[in-house]
Amino acid sequence: MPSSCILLSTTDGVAEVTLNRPDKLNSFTRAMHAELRAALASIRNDTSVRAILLTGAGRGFCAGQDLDDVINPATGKPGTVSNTLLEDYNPLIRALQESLLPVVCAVNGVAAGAGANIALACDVVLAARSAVFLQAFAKIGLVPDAGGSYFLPRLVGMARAKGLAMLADKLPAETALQWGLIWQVVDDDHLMEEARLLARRLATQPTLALGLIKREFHASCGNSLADQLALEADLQSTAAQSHDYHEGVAAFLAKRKPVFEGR
Ligand code: LHQ
Repeated sequence: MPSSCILLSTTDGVAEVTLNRPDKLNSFTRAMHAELRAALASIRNDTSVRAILLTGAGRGFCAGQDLDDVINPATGKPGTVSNTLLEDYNPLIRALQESLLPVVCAVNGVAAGAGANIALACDVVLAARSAVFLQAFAKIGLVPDAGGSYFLPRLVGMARAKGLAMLADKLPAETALQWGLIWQVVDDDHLMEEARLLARRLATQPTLALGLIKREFHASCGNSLADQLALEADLQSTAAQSHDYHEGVAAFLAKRKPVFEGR
């Protein structure tokens, strides 16, 4: 793909998407959002892709919104924020959550502002031991966006969510792991190797079921037990019609490894 802010490559069923503005810690301009949207659209159209891996180039993962890009050249002051939230960040967060593919995030360095919350919108988050998570918004007089106010209380509870958002201190990767914000911490030198192994492993799993697992869990927090049980029955009926369910059972009974095709 001929773009500079976003790199995209596909290997072994994994689409690796790299935020690529390392000089600015991969902070988002509107142009970068447009490139990322195009990359995600091309992944959606590529039936060979069965997992997505998101990471950042250089020493940071993503510093959120590029604060130079918010300045209105006519006034020299920050312009309105609603356009980029409604047209860029909100669709991005929904695309990550609603993707039928598992999305792995390799947080290779600082994840700040919307950058932290983009990571939290992914399904399995690995972080380099040196990485930090920073709800930077209050430092510049803003409130969490890009799903932060949704994900944080659900992942770490209200007390920690409020502390993170109001104090806007850097949260080291190890603490993020202890608090249940992320899946795994990996030594810096091994982050990409581990993240690629994990994404490749996910790409060999029953993709349709993994997509339905996302739907089950995303609905869970807003549902009553009765509604969730009904949803489970519904999604299980769909999963049970898949090739991979039949293959999984056949492989188990034959005492062999299943070969899932993602359908
Ligand atoms: C940056 C940025 C950046 C531009 C580092 N922008 N250049 C949505 C909608 C609309 C409006 C507003 O916001 C949002 C959502 C948001 O994301 S709001 C939150 C925006 N992000 C921040 O407030 C974080 C700002 N960055 C930082 O606090 C620090 O850079 C962190 C803590 C991330 C990293 O600190 P350091 O490791 O010390 O790196 P650095 O500050 O030296 O940054 C390296 C370069 O990257 C530097 O450029 P330079 O040309 O001086 O080398 C920074 O200016 C640039 N950079 N973040 N968000």
